[in-house]
Amino acid sequence: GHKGVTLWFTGLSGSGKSTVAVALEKALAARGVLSYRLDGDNIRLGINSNLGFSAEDRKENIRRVGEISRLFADSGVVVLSSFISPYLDDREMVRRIHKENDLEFLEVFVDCPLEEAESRDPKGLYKKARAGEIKGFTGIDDPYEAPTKPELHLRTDQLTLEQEVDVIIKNLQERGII
Ligand code: GGZ
Repeated sequence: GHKGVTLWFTGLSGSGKSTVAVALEKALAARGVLSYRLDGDNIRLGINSNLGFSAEDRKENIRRVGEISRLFADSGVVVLSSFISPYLDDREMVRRIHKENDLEFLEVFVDCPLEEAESRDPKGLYKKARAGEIKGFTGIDDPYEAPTKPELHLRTDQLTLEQEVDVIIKNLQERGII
């Protein structure tokens, strides 16, 4: 058996948050561990479709996703939440929501230099941001506050996807979560 937990992936657009979460989901399933992924793609189209990218809207996005993560974690699921979540305060709010409910919360810093994330640019959004077609894009003309004490720190420009998944699985085992 295993305990519910929220793994909170934070990092720039294009840093690899969703890629790691998808690969981790597979590795967990192979071990018989139930996980569920939450990210901008399934959340911003649905429950948070009324929110944009102002600091206020990002905060509300993260608050709601934090509450949803908490509920899933409480049901015993390993929750994989991937959001830029650029503000330290907002991530601390999610951590508090979990701690107040005696639930484990692990912040995973998906760390990738801006230059690398920008060169990947899978959706062409950095290009649009540089051209001024998107305003307030994280890393270009909007802030990203890096974690100061994440439980896990992945340099996605230095590790392979396989290594990243390994690091996380080992950490979850060491903590007795899986
Ligand atoms: C950052 C933006 C923006 C702006 C649209 N800034 O690479 P993506 O496309 O798939 O990931 C980004 C996603 C970020 O949504 P989050 O819910 O994770 O953001 S936050 O945690 O800050 O609330 C990007 C796209 O949405 N996107 N406009 N201005 N990313």
